[in-house]
Amino acid sequence: MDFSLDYFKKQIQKFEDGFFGIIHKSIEPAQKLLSYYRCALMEVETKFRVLDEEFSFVHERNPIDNIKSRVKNFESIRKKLRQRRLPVTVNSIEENLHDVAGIRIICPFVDDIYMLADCLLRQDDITLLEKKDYIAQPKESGYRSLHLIIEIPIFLHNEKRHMKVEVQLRTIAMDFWANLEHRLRYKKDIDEETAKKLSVELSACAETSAALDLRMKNIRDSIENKNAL
Ligand code: 0O2
Repeated sequence: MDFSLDYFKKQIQKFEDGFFGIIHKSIEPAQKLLSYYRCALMEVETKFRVLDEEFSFVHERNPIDNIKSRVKNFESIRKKLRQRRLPVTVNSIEENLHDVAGIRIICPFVDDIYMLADCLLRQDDITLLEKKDYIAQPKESGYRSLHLIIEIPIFLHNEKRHMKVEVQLRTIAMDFWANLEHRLRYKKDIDEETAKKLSVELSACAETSAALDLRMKNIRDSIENKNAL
């Protein structure tokens, strides 16, 4: 029999995984909380759909190409809390995580992003908790998007709750890059040197993609203002 430290660690992990598996299914408060996050996402999505509808009526084009949303699953929530050495409890989820509810707004052009973010943040039921502008200051990887952590009220049958939602706004080109980069990042069997070269290449692709965004915007401006490029 193998009674090494590794063996015991694996047994404890197995027990914990089983234990939390049972808890996940049976804990009603946690399921309720996730349902509140889903409600918050519905509220935020409706706000963006209203803005898109109004803008398209006035300007004859849509500032939103696509909307995606998701509530983090229990396993990812637990993993994140554990990585940060935080308690895996319902209170801890609400207090410590800001991306349980996430919505991604994909826009045709960069200025649509800032226009939509401004319109959302001007609404009097929205509180901005945090803003990260990875378009003005891209991440080292080349990642670009505007991130907002907001708080929005949801109205339940007998109470009003304020829920946190992470809003990521990006262009079609930024989304294309982020999706592919995310998939490639998890590819295994790549040695360190190749991984470094690929990171440089991916970062260069992000620059190309940003340049494309700018050129497309110039074409749009030229069409709208009937100017030559
Ligand atoms: P998923 O599955 O997309 O939700 P935290 O949000 O707490 O994890 P931090 O540093 O505050 O930590 O968040 P950050 O970096 O502002 O934003 C995190 C999210 O932005 C990520 O979520 C990704 O969706 C996206 N993101 C950030 N950097 C990159 C990047 O280099 N490449 C890609 N493709 N996406 C990025 P998660 O948690 O990774 O997962």
